[in-house]
Amino acid sequence: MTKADAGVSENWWMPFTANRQFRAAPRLLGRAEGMYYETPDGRRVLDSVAGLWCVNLGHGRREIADAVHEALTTLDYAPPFQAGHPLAFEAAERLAAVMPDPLSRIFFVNSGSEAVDTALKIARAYHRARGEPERVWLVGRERGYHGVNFGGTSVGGIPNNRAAFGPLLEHVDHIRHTHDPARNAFSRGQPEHGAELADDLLRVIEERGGRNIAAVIVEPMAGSTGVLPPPLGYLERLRAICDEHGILLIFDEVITGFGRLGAPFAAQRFGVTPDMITMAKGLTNGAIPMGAVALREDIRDAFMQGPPEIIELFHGYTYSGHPAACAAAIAGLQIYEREGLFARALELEGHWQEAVHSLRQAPNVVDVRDIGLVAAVEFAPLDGRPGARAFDIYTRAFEAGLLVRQTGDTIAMSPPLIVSRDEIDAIVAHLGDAIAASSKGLA
Ligand code: PXG
Repeated sequence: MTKADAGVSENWWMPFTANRQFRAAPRLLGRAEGMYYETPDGRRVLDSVAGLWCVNLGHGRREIADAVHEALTTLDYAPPFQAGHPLAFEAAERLAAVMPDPLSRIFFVNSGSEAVDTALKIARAYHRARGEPERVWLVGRERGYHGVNFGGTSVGGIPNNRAAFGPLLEHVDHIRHTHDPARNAFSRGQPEHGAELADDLLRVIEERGGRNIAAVIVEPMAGSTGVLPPPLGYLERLRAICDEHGILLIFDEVITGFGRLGAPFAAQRFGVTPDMITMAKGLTNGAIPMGAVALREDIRDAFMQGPPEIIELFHGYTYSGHPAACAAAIAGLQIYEREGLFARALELEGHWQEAVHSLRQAPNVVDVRDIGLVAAVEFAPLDGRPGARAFDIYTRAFEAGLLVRQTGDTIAMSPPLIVSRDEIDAIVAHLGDAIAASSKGLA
């Protein structure tokens, strides 16, 4: 074992990782503070992705750690079925306060994947409770990522994430994605073209019957498949079509929630209110696993029928509303509010946009897109080796002290919301260097 891979055992099967390649050249992280990671051998790495789109408040928030410690030494665990504890009610109340009206009812889970599967099940059960049991179809979108559980994998629109797993959920369909570089390359903020792509939902309605569809789930801005801000007017149109046909609209805000786009949620940024919002990541600043579904009051009310001793929804997890997670969420929400971090992405958007679009001239760049404090730089793929160019840039950037995220031939960035203007400039400078070095190295 060399120093670099000290401690890299075979026992951990790493998720979404090229395990054999990783072991040949491990990238290890040892500590984190503010905008930086530090490797075990003491190199600083500027974090331009908030870990994995989750550490929105920056690393090492003492207040969150202290709140978690306090929670665990007071009440390590409390069963959430037929019992409760004060932190869960408080976390739900504080979370409801930052949701768009009227999404004030909160169901706690432990991840984005669980939030998605929970929302899909609630959608079907809601229609059934209201006497429309035939509404079972679930509609996702191509290039959508909704986690990795069976429901989310089924409505997701990433072929590689589905291919190995045999038959997925029945009664699922997909609408077209909105990525259209021919018309929208180098857009700043929301692209101009593509509102009419929402009408693809009419095709599915025609085919499946509007009365048979329970819900449509989309990321208001697709994150994992390369940062795809919604075309102007697109979400409004999707909302209108869903309304017309009694279909629930679910926004998967696992990435766009918690200030990423300059408002608490993308729903508020875009002025389009869905019927449910799924979230995770920034809810606890990534410090403790937690997710949630926020839903319209009257959706939950539809379940509150029959004798009061009946359990209204046969769904939930052992760790729904775990005390440590609730403590982290409460502390996190207090920091977002106190430091004005829900608005910060909007304040920095102009500087961020100028900085990232300066990479337009860099070698092999075919698109730059941004919104809020997110951006993506897309590259022309190497012949016959899709993803190889961006992966090379990713590894070079890491070696030079910058963490970015690679997906396909796209490099995505979504820094903690505490990022300074100088750090934005440093992120872009480092990435520019990695792109230049890669274009020479791979040529
Ligand atoms: N929905 C969306 C929109 C997500 O982005 C999930 C659901 C699932 O969340 P969990 O907590 O179950 O992982 C996500 C997660 C990437 C990347 O680099 C993105 C995610 C996870 C890992 C990597 O694009 N998003």
